[in-house]
Formats: sequence, structure tokens, C-alpha cells
Amino acid sequence: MRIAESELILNKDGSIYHLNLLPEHIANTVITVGDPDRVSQVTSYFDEIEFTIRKREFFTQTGYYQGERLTVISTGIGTDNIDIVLNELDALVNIDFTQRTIKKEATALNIIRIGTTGAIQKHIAVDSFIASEIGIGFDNLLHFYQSDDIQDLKLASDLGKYLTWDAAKAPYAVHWDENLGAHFVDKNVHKGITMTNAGFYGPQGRVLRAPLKDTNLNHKIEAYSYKDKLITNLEMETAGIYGLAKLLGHKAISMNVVLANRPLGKFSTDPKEAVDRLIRFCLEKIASYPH
Ligand code: R1P
Repeated sequence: MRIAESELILNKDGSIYHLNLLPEHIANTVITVGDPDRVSQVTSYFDEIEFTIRKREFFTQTGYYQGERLTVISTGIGTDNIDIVLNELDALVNIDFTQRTIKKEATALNIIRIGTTGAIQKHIAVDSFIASEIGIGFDNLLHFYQSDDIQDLKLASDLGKYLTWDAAKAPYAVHWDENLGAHFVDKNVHKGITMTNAGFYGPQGRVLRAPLKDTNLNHKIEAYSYKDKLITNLEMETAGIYGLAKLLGHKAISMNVVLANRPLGKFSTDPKEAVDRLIRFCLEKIASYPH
């Protein structure tokens, strides 16, 4: 079936609406970062940069790292942008832009998020790495899609009840891609559950001037365990990435460096270097991932 001009929006040059990319611009392995400035921090380690484009907060570079073609793209902050980036990346590989039809053979991308986060557990030190085994979303992104089959519904409902969250705002929970994810875990990495939310301050229990509705939210999250697993960290993209990647048939892993330890009130003294360490770690893991 032909997809209408209003649904699959293409620019005059045939590129996809927000990302401004043509199908040939992206590699099968895509690194996502939040901050547009982090794209060139990643590609500074590349042997060659083939393509660069920027539109709004979406800055993309494709190039080669140790002979492997990789795309690095910034998503900006939040799952509203994740909805755009994941759907448009998927369209670039799985929709024929000339015919406006879905291709018969689906392409699965490897999607690696290199991000920053706040730990919610005291034992997870600032500057350490977390690989998200599960993403739990308190934003409502996945609730707009038919996603029951790809969710951990038991975990989502257990946590919703525990936090006495009303049903309309119930969390969603999605696991990582097991093979890709396991490849990124070694002795330097905490395996954890990442809770993502629609904001940085109130939704993550931060108080500057506006009072919180539930002042105990972070303590409750810190104390919650499911099948002996703790929620390890809070940020804003992982659950959306895991949900949409799985819905669309892609493999995703979210790696974060801990910049803040929330219960201890600590923040990294050199966040740029901490992020750089995670970039180098992830690039090595990508280069050694069997294809
Ligand atoms: C907030 O400062 C931003 O940092 C974290 C949060 O998820 C949010 O996007 O991730 P990134 O460093 O990947 O942007």
C-alpha cells in the first residue's frame, strides 16, 4: 500500500523530513547520542568521515571506524525526539521512498545509545558504566503503539502498582536485544534497569523551586526490586529506544556513563572525559561485535 505524502514526509531532495537523510547516508550500525556536539566527539576516532548533515537537533555523520561503516546521530533530549529518530531511521532502510511502499525484505539495524545518566543506587559510583538490560518508560510513547507483545507487561504492572501510579500513566517495560546487549557487558560495566521519564527535574525527583507531588518517588524507586533486580539509573531515552527498536525489528543496546549519583548528591568532576571513556569503550565493543 502506498504511504501518503502527509504520513511519510520527504523533502524536495528526497530526504526524510526531520533527519534530512537519504537511504544511502546511513550505515547498518547506528550510534545515537543526545548532545549534537557528542557526534564529532565520537567520529574524532573514525578513520574517515564520509557524510555530514545537520537539521534542528539531529546532527548526523557517517564514516568508518576500523573498516566498519558506522552512522552517528544526535537525538537531542527526550522520547519525543526518539519517536522521530527511530521511525525515520527505520523508514530509511525499510520503506521504498520512490514507490512509498514497505520493502518486502526487512533490514535490522544495530542501534547503540551512548548516553549519560544519574544512578539511583548508592553503590553505583559516578563515572561508572551501565548497560541497560531493561528500559522502563514513564513517558507515554509506547502506549500509542500496539506494543503488548514486545513488553515485559508483568514488570510494568508490578512497578505501576508499587508506585500506586494510575493506569493511564502506567509504565512500559522493554528488554534489550540479548545478544547485542551481552556483548557490551564486561567487568567494567554494571548491568541494570534504566527508568526513563519525560523530564529532567520533577519527573526525576529533582527539586529546584517547584515542589514535587510525590517527594518520596526516588526513594521508592531505589527500594524497588523485581526478580532480585534493582532499578539502577534514570535518564530520558532508553525505554523509548528499546520499545521502538523492538517494535520495528531492530536490535538496541543503551550504554550510559553515570554522571550523577543521586542518593549521594555527587556529580562527575570531568563529565567530558567520562563520556569520552564510554565512547572509546563502545567503539571497541562495536568493532569486535560479530556480524
Ligand atoms: C539530560 O541532561 C540529558 O542527558 C541524558 C538524559 O537522558 C537527557 O537526554 O542523556 P544524553 O546525555 O544522552 O542526552
